[in-house]
Amino acid sequence: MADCIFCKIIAGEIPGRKIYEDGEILAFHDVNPQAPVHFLVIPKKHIPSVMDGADPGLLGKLLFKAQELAVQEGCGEKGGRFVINCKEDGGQTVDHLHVHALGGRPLDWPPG
Ligand code: DGP
Repeated sequence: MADCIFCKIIAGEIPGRKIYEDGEILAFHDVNPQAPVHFLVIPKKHIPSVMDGADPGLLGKLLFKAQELAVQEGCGEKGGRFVINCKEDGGQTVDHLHVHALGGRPLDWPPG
């Protein structure tokens, strides 16, 4: 999608610190990290949010890859958190489905 910042990262039109890429998904470090480990896993297909028609297989792949990469990034022992913000009430700011993976410090709960 032309004016989507994550589609531009996928296309290589703007830089992203990539961690992983295959034909369907891309993972890259968040530009505004909220924890020592903070990266995003996104589908290459433009899907605005998790409530906008992602198929079960793709959702499973995004989450599976997020945990696999979190282990790779050093969160295997102490864990972390996987978050999908959705639309207005969820605080989603980029309208391209993404899984946040956070770790490397204790994380507060519940969210504000
Ligand atoms: P959310 O609030 O769930 O929509 O989170 C969007 C995240 O995307 C936020 O943590 C910051 C990140 N982000 C926004 N623009 C860019 C960018 O251009 N590059 C990277 N790497 N991350 C971005």
